[in-house]
Amino acid sequence: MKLVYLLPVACALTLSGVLGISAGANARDAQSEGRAITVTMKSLSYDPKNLEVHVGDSLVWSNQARTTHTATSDDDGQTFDTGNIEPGKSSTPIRFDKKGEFKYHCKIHGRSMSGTVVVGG
Ligand SMILES: [Cu+2]
Repeated sequence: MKLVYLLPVACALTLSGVLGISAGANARDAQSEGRAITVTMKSLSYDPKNLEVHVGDSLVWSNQARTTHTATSDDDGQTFDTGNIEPGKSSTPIRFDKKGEFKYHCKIHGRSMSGTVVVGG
């Protein structure tokens, strides 16, 4: 009688175990596919200004200018914000996990210094 009750539980446990493993493998695959791409900050511009990347890619902003810059998404930095990057420094990598078009600018110099990241499938 006990065995009858335990069987469905055992089946459920086995199933969730299998699902857990496959979900983990997918997450690892997506991560290993992600590239690291560098955007250069120049005196008052980003190079490249417009960039297409894939879901899972990471961007690093490298400041080659003589002044401090930021890369801050136009939604007041809610999507991403590198914070201040001093001359000669780079941002920590920012990973893009969602599709979409993300416009950004420099908080210090305003929207005359702007760029766009398009994240595709
Ligand atoms: Cu700037």
